[in-house]
Amino acid sequence: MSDSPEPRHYRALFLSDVHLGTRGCQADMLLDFLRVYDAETIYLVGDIVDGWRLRRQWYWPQSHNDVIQKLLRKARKGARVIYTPGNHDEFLRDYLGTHFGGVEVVDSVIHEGADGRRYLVIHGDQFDVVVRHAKWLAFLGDWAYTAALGINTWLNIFRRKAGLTYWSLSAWAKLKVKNAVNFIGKFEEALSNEARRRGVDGVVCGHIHHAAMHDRFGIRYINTGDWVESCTAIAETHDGQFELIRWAKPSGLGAVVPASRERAAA
Ligand SMILES: [Mn+2]
Repeated sequence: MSDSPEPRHYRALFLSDVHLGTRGCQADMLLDFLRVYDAETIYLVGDIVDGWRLRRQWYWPQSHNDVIQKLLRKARKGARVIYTPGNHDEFLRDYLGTHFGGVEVVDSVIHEGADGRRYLVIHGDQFDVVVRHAKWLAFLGDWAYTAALGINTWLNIFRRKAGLTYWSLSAWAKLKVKNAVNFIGKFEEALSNEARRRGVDGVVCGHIHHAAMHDRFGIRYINTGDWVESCTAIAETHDGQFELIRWAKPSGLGAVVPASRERAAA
């Protein structure tokens, strides 16, 4: 097709919160995106497949298969594909440290940028309890923080084994927090603090479906957003620049153009 955009090759690509297996997933948009965007390393930053929904009701159209096939093909063609599961694809956490179809499954990983800066790559649900009880934890100190992380893990394993739905941080935030901005800020601060605690230069995460790229908490915070509402991704250029890509709605004639690419302030 003459009007199809030029393929774009990046050093790294970060995607999260695709929620394959749900009706909300914008699989066709993601397929268009993956036809254009390619990278040496592709990070799947959790909630790619929605296991919680699949349990209740099977929804798996061809386009969802195509997304998986497309990613596996990229792996076969030499891309390094790293999958850090989230709460909705938590079943993959039973396979941490293993490979399937050339895809590495890890809880979290450090991405080293072209400029040598190091980023913690993690879905982010691991800090739900920390986000909810930030005030208390700050008061009680490091032992409480560590304990909260442990509680978060066990609580979710219990809920999953009991066949309960995943407790949703964003639903809770809508109920409890007057404005969503406040909640987003709390999440961003918790993840920034964790990156600092681990001695790295920044964090790349997902989970809250809110793409962002800033240094508001004294450290680089990057969120990949989602492919349910916003259709966003993060890409690192070969010279180490990070871009937030907001993929456009398809035009009437089937041509898709990237709506915008924002660069981080130097
Ligand atoms: Mn999540």
